[in-house]
Amino acid sequence: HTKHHIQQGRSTIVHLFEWRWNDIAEECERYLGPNGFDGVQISPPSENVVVTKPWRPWWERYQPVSYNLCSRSGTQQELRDMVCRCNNVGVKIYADVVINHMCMSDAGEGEGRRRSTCGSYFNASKREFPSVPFSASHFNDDKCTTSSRNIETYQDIYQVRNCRLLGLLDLAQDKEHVRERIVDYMNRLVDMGVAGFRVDACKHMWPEDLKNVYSRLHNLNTTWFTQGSRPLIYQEVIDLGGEPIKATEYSGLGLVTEFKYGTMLGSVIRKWNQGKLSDLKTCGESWDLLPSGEALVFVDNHDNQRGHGAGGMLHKMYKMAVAFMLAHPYGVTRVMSSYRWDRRVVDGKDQNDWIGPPSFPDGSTKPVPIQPDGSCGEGWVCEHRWPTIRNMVMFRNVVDGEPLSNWWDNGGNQIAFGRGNQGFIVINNDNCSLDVMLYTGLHGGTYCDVISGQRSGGRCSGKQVTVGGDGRAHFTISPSDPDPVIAIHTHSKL
Ligand code: QV4
Ligand code: CA
Repeated sequence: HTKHHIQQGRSTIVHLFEWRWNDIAEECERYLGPNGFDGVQISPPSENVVVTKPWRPWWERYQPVSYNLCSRSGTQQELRDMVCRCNNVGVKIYADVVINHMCMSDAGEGEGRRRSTCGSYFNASKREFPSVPFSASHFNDDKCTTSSRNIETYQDIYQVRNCRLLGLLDLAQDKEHVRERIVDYMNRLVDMGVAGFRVDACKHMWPEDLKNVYSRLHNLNTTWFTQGSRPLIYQEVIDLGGEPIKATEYSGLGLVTEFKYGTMLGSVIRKWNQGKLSDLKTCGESWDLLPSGEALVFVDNHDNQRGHGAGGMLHKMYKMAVAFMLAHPYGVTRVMSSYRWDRRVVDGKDQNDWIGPPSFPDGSTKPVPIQPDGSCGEGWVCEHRWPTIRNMVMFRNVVDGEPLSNWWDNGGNQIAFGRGNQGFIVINNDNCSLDVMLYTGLHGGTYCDVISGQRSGGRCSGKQVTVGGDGRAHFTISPSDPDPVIAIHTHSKL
């Protein structure tokens, strides 16, 4: 292989939730590489318990029974091939790793492929996971003080770390053997070319234990990454305030998922609590958010899109939120790519929030067919293939490194801002039309709007914007526009 330096100006991660490794490899080559995505977050690659009640829920992958690399997404060889093919086109792989716990305490005993995804033997009630190996002394039972052995309140930092999250057997990461097994698992992934990790349930592990584990990770594989490159770590810590455990306890170790961002964005776009778009002028640390360089941001994730949180936004608002997130300089951005399921909301809770990926009767996951219009079939939503999201991923690459500039708002729900002299976006979330002359900071010329279309050949397939020699341009956006957003950048200039 020729040494592939990390592609400059790639910035956005797409979470291909529950995709098979073979489909991810194809998507890297045919779509993600050419469209400038930075990387893919893959579902947990470790062997998990096979849950049949309910039938093969997506969340069975958050119940490991070993660190063998075979799962519903494919075999170890398929994983290795996918990492290689994606890296070869400049798309990094970030693995979702579940290292806080093993399976639930009442998962019983099992062996064979009907009980675990590689068929490894385990006995949950005896804490026996011989395929790692872990046994009873490697769990926190002796530390947890609650009678149920589960976390009963998030106000007690010791329970949150040393008791069971949702009844899941809690590993003792302070023990050298546990650290060594976790480090070995993560280093097998680094050595095959994985560029980093989404670390699950970090709130439930002690920062100093995580620091020890991260410090023992290998440098990235020099087939694709420059000598001495370190894995990118982003840690799942849900901190919306109100708990003693803070995201800042973890932000020195790696990035942290900034849940306040999606919550805040969701409420101003939905105009909750007198929120209005112009409030976003101060979006950033003044919103009690993590420093931009420490935050992994997203509009929705695999948990809260199932209604447990900021998710559940209307389609039009969702695209507006993603466009804002990708245009604004704050944080490292991640977009969700999901599958459809038959939501059945009763008393505000989706009874079907457990439903797993599109699959065959035997429980195996369906491939992702690409339709002639570029969308996905068989129930895969493929938000990352929606033209507005794809084009805004490119926008973010083009303006990479440029500061927020030339902010304008009408004091209500109409805003606009630029990124240096590289890009400019205008958003109308008011019920009345936007019709305004704005200074964009861009060089004079004709630019194609990348929301309603894009530049193709020598013309714009959607709206076009003429920027005068003085850098000013006239923008009109009707609230009835399918996407009441206009975005232009130097690569969409005719
Ligand atoms: C049930 C009861 C529990 C009871 C337990 C006893 O609800 O009260 O203690 O039985 O055995 C599934 C079921 C859940 C069940 C559990 C079995 O949904 O009802 O508990 O299995 O123990 C995912 C799903 C969970 C799922 C879990 C394991 O979201 O629904 O639980 O996988 O399969 C906190 C954390 C945060 C966490 C979030 C869910 O701070 O880190 O809760 N988010 C991450 C992942 C999430 C994943 C886990 C952590 C666990 O994003 O997807 O949970 O790995 O906020
Ligand atoms: Ca724990």
